[in-house]
Amino acid sequence: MTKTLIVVDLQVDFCPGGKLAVAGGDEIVAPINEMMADFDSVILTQDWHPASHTSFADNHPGAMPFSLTQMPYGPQVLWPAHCVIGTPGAEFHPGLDRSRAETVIRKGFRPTIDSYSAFFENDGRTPTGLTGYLRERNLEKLYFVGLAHDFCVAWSALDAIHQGFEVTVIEDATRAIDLNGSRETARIKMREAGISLI
Ligand code: VGL
Ligand code: ZN
Repeated sequence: MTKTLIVVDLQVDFCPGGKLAVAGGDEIVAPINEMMADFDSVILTQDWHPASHTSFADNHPGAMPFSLTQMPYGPQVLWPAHCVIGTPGAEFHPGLDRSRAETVIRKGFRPTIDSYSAFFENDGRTPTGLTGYLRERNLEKLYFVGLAHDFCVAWSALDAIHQGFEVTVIEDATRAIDLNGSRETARIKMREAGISLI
């Protein structure tokens, strides 16, 4: 079976110096570039928010970044503004090899709904189209790397396995935000769901 590498959100704002920097985020760029040779297909995802996005603490007067709020679709962490459409922070890390990318899935562009997963937005229902893309191309064996381990990588991997794909997360090629133990919680959920963590 062909192997597909899905590189999640390896963007300037998630790397050191960025607006929502993940510690060590830039360390995984070179290893990911190297491992691309081992895959038949490479897909990139890109967090892509309008400045008015409701996941930004700035858009909730008085709210602190990293606090929790309630959205119509459930609890939502309020983040520092990041990956704003058209800004340098929304670009891929300049060192990331994009030459193999067969498609780029953008997510989080609807102002009132966040999207951690590359498959469904945070309401769990609004599709990005990635499932159909993969199915139509017969890409069933998925490997996830990128940022952040405990948010966009984990949510993507969980949606993928729930839809019947074969899912592996290459943990050395991820880095976590680790908000209130979220890294360990994500690992437990992924293991319980049958995802291979290697
Ligand atoms: C992410 C928080 C907000 C991620 C994206 O890529 O993990 N985390 N937006
Ligand atoms: Zn985001």
